[in-house]
Amino acid sequence: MILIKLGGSVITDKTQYRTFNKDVVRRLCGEIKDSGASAIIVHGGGSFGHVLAKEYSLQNGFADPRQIPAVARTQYDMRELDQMVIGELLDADIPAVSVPPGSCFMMDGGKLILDDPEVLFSASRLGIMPVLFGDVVFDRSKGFGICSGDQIMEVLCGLYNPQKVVFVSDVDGLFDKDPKTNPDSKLLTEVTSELLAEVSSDIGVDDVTGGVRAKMEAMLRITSPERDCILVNGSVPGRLRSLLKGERVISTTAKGGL
Ligand code: ATP
Ligand code: IP8
Repeated sequence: MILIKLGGSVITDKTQYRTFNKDVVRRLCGEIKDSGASAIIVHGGGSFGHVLAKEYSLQNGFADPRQIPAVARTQYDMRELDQMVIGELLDADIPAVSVPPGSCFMMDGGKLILDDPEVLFSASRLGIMPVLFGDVVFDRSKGFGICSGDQIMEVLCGLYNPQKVVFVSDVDGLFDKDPKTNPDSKLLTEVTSELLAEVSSDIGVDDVTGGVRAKMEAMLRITSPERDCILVNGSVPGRLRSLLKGERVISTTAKGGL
């Protein structure tokens, strides 16, 4: 089984509140289907999650009653995004159901608690793909918080023990500095925790879950000698399909743990 995260940078335009990249998602769902891989999908929030979350500091938990409408609105926006992703999966002939973390799970001090995976396993057993996503999740100690899709990926790795884990974003992988603002940046085809310490990763757009650095840290925690964990560009047609079929593609592989 392959665990795939469709990042908010590729499924939305992170610079424009609530802008869905429908054509890209449609193509990526087709590539997943074509590859024949048995997959579970998590997706990020992009501009459906991070814009309001940042404006109202939702990642820091309850501090002010004025945050409450933004909690409800962000959950609503994330469910709309999720329904659009699920719609594209269904159109690609992948039977998928939504498992919204904010309605199914809790956090405690920012840590996702997924004690009972019965819903997930029941869907998988029937050949139905459970789709999870970054969300506003109630938190036992902070009232609420933001659970990132990357955190969910780590928890699902523990549950499903996938043979490969793929993070899809809108750049070719991890660079020594942001490739969008530095034309001279260099792609790192393999990343260790030592190399990551030297990478520059300024967060240029709204992102309350730590950007590409937090993602790489999660990837280093997930990877093992038996399991590759790879960051790949979903904006380039065909690249995800090739990777899922086991071909070598331009990408970054996490190596050696954190
Ligand atoms: P989301 O968290 O919304 O799901 P995502 O998983 O797609 O998003 P981001 O956290 O947005 O991923 O990380 C990808 C972005 O990180 C790229 O769009 C890129 O511009 C930016 N970035 C900053 N520094 C770097 C770097 N050193 N290497 C690669 N990308 C970088
Ligand atoms: O985009 C964040 O999830 P991520 C979700 O995977 C929200 O980091 C609601 C901001």
